[in-house]
Amino acid sequence: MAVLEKPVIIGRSSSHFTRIARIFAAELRVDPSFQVVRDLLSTDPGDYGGNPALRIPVLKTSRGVWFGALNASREMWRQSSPRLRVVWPEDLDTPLLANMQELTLQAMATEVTLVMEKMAGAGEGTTHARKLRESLLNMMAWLEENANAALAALPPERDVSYLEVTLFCLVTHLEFRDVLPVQPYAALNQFRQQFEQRPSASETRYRFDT
Ligand SMILES: N[C@@H](CCC(=O)N[C@@H](CS)C(=O)NCC(=O)O)C(=O)O
Repeated sequence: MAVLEKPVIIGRSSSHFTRIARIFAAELRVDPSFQVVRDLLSTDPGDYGGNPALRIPVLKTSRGVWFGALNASREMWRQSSPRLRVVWPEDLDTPLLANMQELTLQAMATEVTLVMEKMAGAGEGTTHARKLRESLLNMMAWLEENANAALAALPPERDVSYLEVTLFCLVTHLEFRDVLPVQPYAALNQFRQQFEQRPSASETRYRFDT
């Protein structure tokens, strides 16, 4: 395998899972190259860095190819020096924190399906799409109710947590893709405004790749 001088993130600037990896890269000062996947309806794994799931992000490094945002973020962290104090999902050992992470990721996944249904032309008229929206609203209500307590329960000595990065990517993406207004969710909105102050957030704003 050719030795890569620097890691490559394969994804899209409009994708919330891609933004997780991009925020970690910025926090860790890794400076990867960025390769855009032009057509998210492509069925060629080659367009997704070889990911058989046909999903982004994918990270390419000299050690190999890493599928998914968590793998990508963690590998960049392993390669970084000095290593930041990151709270990873497996460190969340209370129901409050573990469920907060689970529902954040599930809400992101549910949103992906809603957006992809729209992109593919099916809209939100099906009974399944209606169930997905109901599920998304339920999860958002739970996240709103528990956000303040969960964020306060994170270890104070951290630099950043996967939970905060994913929650930020979710909340900002719901508005960016016009899936749900976030204004009515006061606690989540306040968290968004605070996290947005980080350079890693302002450097990775969502936009549609041209
Ligand atoms: N488990 C993956 C999920 C990645 C994912 O769903 N990415 C979306 C873009 S934000 C995607 O590739 N969607 C294409 C599709 O649903 O066909 C991760 O954590 O990275």
